[in-house]
Amino acid sequence: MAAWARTAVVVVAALMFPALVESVVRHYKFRVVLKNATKLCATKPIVTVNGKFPGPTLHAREDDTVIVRVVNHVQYNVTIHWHGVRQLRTGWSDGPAYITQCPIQTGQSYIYNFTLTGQRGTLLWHAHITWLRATVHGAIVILPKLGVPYPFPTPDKEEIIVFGEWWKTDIETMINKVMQVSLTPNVSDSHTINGYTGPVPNCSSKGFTLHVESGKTYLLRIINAAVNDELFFKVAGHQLTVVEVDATYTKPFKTDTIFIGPGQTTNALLTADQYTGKYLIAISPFMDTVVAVDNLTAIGTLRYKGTPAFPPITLTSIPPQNATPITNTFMDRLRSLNSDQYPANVPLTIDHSLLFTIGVGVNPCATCVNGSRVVAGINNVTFVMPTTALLQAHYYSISGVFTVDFPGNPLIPFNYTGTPPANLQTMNGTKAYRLKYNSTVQIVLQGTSFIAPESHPIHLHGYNFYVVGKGVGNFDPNNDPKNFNLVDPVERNTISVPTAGWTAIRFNADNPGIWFLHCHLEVHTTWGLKMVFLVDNGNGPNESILPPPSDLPTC
Ligand SMILES: *[C@@H]1O[C@H](CO)[C@@H](O)[C@H](O)[C@H]1NC(C)=O
Ligand SMILES: *[C@@H]1O[C@H](CO)[C@@H](O)[C@H](O)[C@H]1NC(C)=O
Ligand SMILES: *[C@@H]1O[C@H](CO)[C@@H](O)[C@H](O)[C@H]1NC(C)=O
Ligand SMILES: *[C@@H]1O[C@H](CO)[C@@H](O)[C@H](O)[C@H]1NC(C)=O
Ligand SMILES: *[C@@H]1O[C@H](CO)[C@@H](O)[C@H](O)[C@H]1NC(C)=O
Ligand SMILES: *[C@@H]1O[C@H](CO)[C@@H](O)[C@H](O)[C@H]1NC(C)=O
Ligand SMILES: *[C@@H]1O[C@H](CO)[C@@H](O)[C@H](O)[C@H]1NC(C)=O
Ligand SMILES: *[C@@H]1O[C@H](CO)[C@@H](O)[C@H](O)[C@H]1NC(C)=O
Ligand SMILES: *[C@@H]1O[C@H](CO)[C@@H](O)[C@H](O)[C@H]1NC(C)=O
Ligand SMILES: *[C@@H]1O[C@H](CO)[C@@H](O)[C@H](O)[C@H]1NC(C)=O
Ligand SMILES: *[C@@H]1O[C@H](CO)[C@@H](O)[C@H](O)[C@H]1NC(C)=O
Ligand SMILES: *[C@@H]1O[C@H](CO)[C@@H](O)[C@H](O)[C@H]1NC(C)=O
Ligand SMILES: [Cu+2]
Repeated sequence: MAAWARTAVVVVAALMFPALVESVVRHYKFRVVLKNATKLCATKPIVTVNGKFPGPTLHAREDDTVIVRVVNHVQYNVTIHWHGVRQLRTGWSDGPAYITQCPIQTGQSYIYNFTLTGQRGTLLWHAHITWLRATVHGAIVILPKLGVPYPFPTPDKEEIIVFGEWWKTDIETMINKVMQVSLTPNVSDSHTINGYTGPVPNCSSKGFTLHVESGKTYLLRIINAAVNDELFFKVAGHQLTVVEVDATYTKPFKTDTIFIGPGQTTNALLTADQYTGKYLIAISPFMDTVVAVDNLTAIGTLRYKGTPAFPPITLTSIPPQNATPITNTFMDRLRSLNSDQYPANVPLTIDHSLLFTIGVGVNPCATCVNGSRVVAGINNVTFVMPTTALLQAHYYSISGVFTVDFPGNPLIPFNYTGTPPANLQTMNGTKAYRLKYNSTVQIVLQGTSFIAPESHPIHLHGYNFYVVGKGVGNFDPNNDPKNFNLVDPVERNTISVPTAGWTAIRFNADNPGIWFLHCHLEVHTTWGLKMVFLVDNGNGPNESILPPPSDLPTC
C-alpha cells in the first residue's frame, strides 16, 4: 500500500508539467476530505477531493489508461463519475450511485480503471450521489496522442476555467430537509469561477484573474460544473473561437458569448489582441421561464501583463436572463469537424425510434407540504432509485431489482407543449429500455409544459450522440426529419433541450452495460427525471462487459 501510494505521488508530481510524454497508465489518488473553503469566504467545511476546490485535474492522453484510487474520509457515501468518458465495456468505473456501483462508504476505497479511447479534449469528473457534486468536481484534460496536433492553431498556453454554484448553507442538509417535506430546493447564493465567488453580500472574494500576454493565444478549457444553472460566459473586448465541445472537435466559429449547460464543456481560443488593461469576465444564468434561478452574475478579470496598478476595467454587457435567441444561435452554429481524420459517423438507418417526454409532474404525498410532491419523469415514469446497483443486478442476473419495460414512446400521446392535462400524476418504477448490441437509436427528447416548461440539459452515460435536429413546440414525425442534419451534426454527451421544444439525437449502441440518461439539473434528477438503457453484450470477443473488479463496493 505504501509503495503504491509513493508511486502515485511521484506520477502526480510529474504531471504538473503539461508535456505528457507517452501513452501510459496514469495513477491518481483522490482523498475525499472535508476542507474549509477559504476562497468561498466561509469557515464552513465543504466536501472536497484532496482539499481542493475545484478538485485536481486529471491529465492524460488519448489511449491512456487512468487509474484513480478514491478513498472516502467523509461521513457521506461517495461515488465519482468521469463525465463523458465512454467507458467502453468498463461500466464498473462509470460512477453513478446505485446505477453502476454501490457507494464507497466512509473509510472505504475503490479503484476506477478506464481507458480513454477515441476521445480528446476537455471533460469533467464529479461526485454522482445526492448533491455532493456541488463541491466535488474537477477537470479532465485529454491531449491528443503524442505527435498528433490539434486541428486548429497551436495555442501558446492552456487555461482551465470551471464554473460552479455555491450555497452558504450546508448543501447535503438542505437537500435532505427539502426532500423530506417536498419543498423546492433553495437556489445557490453565488456562481463561482475556478472556485471564486462573485460579489456576494458580506463576502470578500478576491475573484478569479486570468493573466495574459499581448499577442499570445490561449486555449480556454471551459467546464460548467454548476448544479442547476445553464450559463452564459463572456470576456469583455475579446472574441472566442469555439473549437471543441464535450471532447469532440467542432468546425471553428467566432462568438462573443458561450452558452454552456451543466455537464457540458467547451474549448475556445482567445487571442490576447489588446495591448494592456483589465477586461471583465462574466458568467450569468440562462432561464427563459418562470422558474427561480440564482440570478447573480459572477465576475473575474482578464489582465494583461504590464498593466499598471489600478487600470480602469473594460466592461461587457450581460445577456438578458431569458435570452433564448442567443442559446439557439450558439447551438445552431455547433457542427462536427467531420474531417477525414475525425469523421461524423451519424447512424443513417434507425433500429429504435424513441420519443421521450421530459418534464415535471405532481404526485400525492401525505407527509408533504400541501399534501403533494413535485416529481419529474421521462415518458410519465418517475425513476425510483434501487438499493442494489443495476449493473450488478444485470451482470449477476439478480431479479426483482429492475424491469425492462421502460416505454419507448408515451403510452398516452397528448399535446406535449400545449395546455397541460388536468392530471399531472406520474407512474413510479425502476425501468430499463433494452437495446441489442450495435443497434442504432434515435431519441426525440420532447419537453412538456407541466407546471412550467423548462430547458433541460440531458446527459447520456457511456456514449456520445449526434444532435441531428431541434425545434420549438411538438416534434412532427412527418416533417421535422426532413430537416435533420445527418452530415455534420455536433457530437456530444449532454444537450440542452429547448424550453417547450424538442431535440433529436442518434447513437450506435456499441457499448454493452447499464447506462444512465438523466437531466443534468440536479434538482430534476432528484425529482426522478432519469432512466437507464440496458445494452446487451454482442457475440464478438470484445463485445461484452468486462468482469467486475474485486474491490467493487457492495450495498
Ligand atoms: C474550519 O474552520 C473552523 C473555524 O476556523 C475550525 O474550527 C475548523 O476546525 C476548520 N475545519 C477544518 C476541516 O479545517
Ligand atoms: C485495470 O484494468 C485492466 C484491464 O481489465 C487490468 O488488467 C488491470 O490490472 C487493472 N488495474 C488496476 C490497478 O486495477
Ligand atoms: C433557503 O433560503 C432561505 C432564505 O434565503 C433561508 O432562510 C433558508 O434557511 C434556506 N433553506 C435552507 C434549507 O437552507
Ligand atoms: C403550497 O400551496 C401554496 C398555495 O397554493 C403555494 O403558494 C406553495 O408554493 C405550495 N407549496 C409547495 C411546496 O408546493
Ligand atoms: C452583513 O454583515 C453585517 C454586519 O455583520 C450584518 O449586519 C448584515 O446583516 C450582513 N448582511 C448580509 C446580507 O448577510
Ligand atoms: C434575483 O432574484 C431575487 C429573488 O430570488 C429577486 O428578488 C431579484 O429581484 C432578482 N434580481 C434580478 C436582477 O432579477
Ligand atoms: C397544442 O397546443 C398548442 C399551444 O396551446 C397549440 O398551438 C396547438 O395547436 C396544439 N396542437 C394540437 C395538435 O392540438
Ligand atoms: C401518467 O401515469 C399516471 C399514473 O398511472 C396517470 O394517472 C396519468 O394519466 C399518466 N399521464 C400521462 C400523461 O400519461
Ligand atoms: C412512488 O414512490 C414513492 C416512493 O418511492 C411512494 O411514496 C409513492 O407512494 C409512489 N407512488 C405511486 C403512485 O406508486
Ligand atoms: C455495427 O453496425 C454497423 C452498421 O450500423 C456495421 O457496419 C458494423 O459492422 C457493426 N459492427 C459490429 C461489431 O457488429
Ligand atoms: C480485441 O481486443 C484486443 C485487445 O484490444 C485486440 O488485440 C483484438 O484484435 C480485438 N479483437 C477483435 C476481434 O476486435
Ligand atoms: C451508504 O450506502 C449504504 C449502501 O448502499 C447504505 O446502506 C447506507 O444507508 C448509506 N448511508 C448513507 C448515509 O446514505
Ligand atoms: Cu453526468
